[in-house]
Amino acid sequence: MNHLSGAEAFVRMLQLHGVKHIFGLCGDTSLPFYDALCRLDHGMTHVLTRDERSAAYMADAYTRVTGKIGVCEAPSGGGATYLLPGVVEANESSIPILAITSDISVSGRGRYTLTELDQKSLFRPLSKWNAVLDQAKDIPRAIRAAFTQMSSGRPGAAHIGLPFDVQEGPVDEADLWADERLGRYPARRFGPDPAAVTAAVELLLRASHPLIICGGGVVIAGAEGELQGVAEWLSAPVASTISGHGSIGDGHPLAVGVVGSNGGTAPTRAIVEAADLVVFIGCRAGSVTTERWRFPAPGHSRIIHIDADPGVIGANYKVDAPIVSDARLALAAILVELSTRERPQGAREPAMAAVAKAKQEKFAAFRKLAASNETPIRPERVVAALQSILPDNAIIVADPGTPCPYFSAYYQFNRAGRHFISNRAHGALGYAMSAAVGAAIGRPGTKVVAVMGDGSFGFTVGELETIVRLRVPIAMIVISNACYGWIKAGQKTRFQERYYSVDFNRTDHAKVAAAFGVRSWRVEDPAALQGVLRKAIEAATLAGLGEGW
Ligand SMILES: Cc1ncc(C[n+]2csc(CCOP(=O)(O)OP(=O)(O)O)c2C)c(N)n1
Repeated sequence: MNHLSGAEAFVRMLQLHGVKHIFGLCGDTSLPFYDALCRLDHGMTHVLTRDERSAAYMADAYTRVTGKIGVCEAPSGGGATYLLPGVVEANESSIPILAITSDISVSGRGRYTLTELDQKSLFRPLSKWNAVLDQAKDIPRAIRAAFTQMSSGRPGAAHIGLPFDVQEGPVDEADLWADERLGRYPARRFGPDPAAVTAAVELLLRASHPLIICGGGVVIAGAEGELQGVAEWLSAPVASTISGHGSIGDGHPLAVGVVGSNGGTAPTRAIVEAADLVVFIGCRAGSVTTERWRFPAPGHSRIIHIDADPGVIGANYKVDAPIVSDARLALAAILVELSTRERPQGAREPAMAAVAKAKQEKFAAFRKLAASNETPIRPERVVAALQSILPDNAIIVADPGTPCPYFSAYYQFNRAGRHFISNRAHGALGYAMSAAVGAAIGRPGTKVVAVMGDGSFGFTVGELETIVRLRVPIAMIVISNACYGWIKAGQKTRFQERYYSVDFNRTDHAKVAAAFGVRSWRVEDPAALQGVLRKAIEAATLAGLGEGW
């Protein structure tokens, strides 16, 4: 019997699942794992970050753009606790990332060992599956289980805790095997009940104003083509949540854009109000998308709900036709059944005209503001300037605060697929910079732009060093207003302008970036904005990733 150490076996098992990048930060309890990474020839690149939160956010966006499972790692104690925000964000957004934490030795448990912490309990409610290992021989099985769980059913995050002595224990080489297909998601799809498909099709054919609302599940399942087929057959408008942006290209005549309280507008809400049938696909119908369950109004429209997670269906609306299934397989089955039916005549034009009218109203208001020479520069102007510069395949990552709602509402992503990333499960500030790094590493050669508020920038600024060290080609925009603006806006509109503890000092972010070695500009004149953004995007492209990416 040939034996490897636990740490070596762990590295080999990651390799066997097709892992190419690991985002993380070192610690005492991780030393055997790092040594195995150093010694073995495995083809994986370790991306050293300056904060474990960033490592998890990088893995999250990497996973979103590659369709592969992203991996992040952190040491015991403080490192493990810092990893949590990214793990829960990914898990709640159905983005499968693997979080690895090293841990104190099994033999040190219960002895006030430095960094001791109940990692199993800590990660359990924040992940789909987790384990802290007790012996080295469990490593291959645990990694296989983690990859199976992450990439099957509703995708989600997994966590494995790896105690120091487990990293040093023996593993039989014969136990090292894997199904590499589990390194991508969704790996093992399941299809719909044919009777449920027929019931949904009957409802679709009877509806006069069907509307499809897509959550993140459509892009996760790679169902964009099937979605377009169903929408075109029915002449049904297609709206999306923020996470579902990219389910259909924004230029499509049936594409409504984002609906809800963070990116929705009055004209797009009118489309929801007019629907007599709403089809939620890969969508939790949560508080933001439905403006606290008011649009669609309960009881006003019939509901078809398609989701890989049976628990989502019926949680918020009485559902007339539930379909538990992978989104792509469900839509494909619906399309097959529709094509055996007679297509309603003349339905296409009114639906397209309603969408065109809604978009025209929305963009008429937008264009006026985007052309404004007001200072401070209006966010609409930033959106319009970027829109005029970036190619269709660019990726924009937007933080909460000002960036997310404005880019969700107004930036037009003409191609279907993952081009917009925002952390909508928890909306923690300080996500975009690191997520942009993960996206740039996952999709090299693509222009990637992070848009942050100055509050968010403060959470994440240390990662500028990583970006410079690794020459990560991203452009970063900080919208600087010296306050937690989104909350201040809430105090303005709902609490009679009683501003309380929302303002902070103005920082020269361009100088901060320059100190890290990032080329930077400060723009106050609206007329100068477009030219500066163009220079920044060129500079980012020239940065180029270093060797070996
Ligand atoms: C980690 C975290 N803490 C608090 C919040 C609550 N919150 C939501 S938006 C916001 C203000 C954002 O400020 P900034 O990043 O400067 O953007 P702005 O709204 O000014 O555009 C805050 C504090 C949050 N989303 N995340």
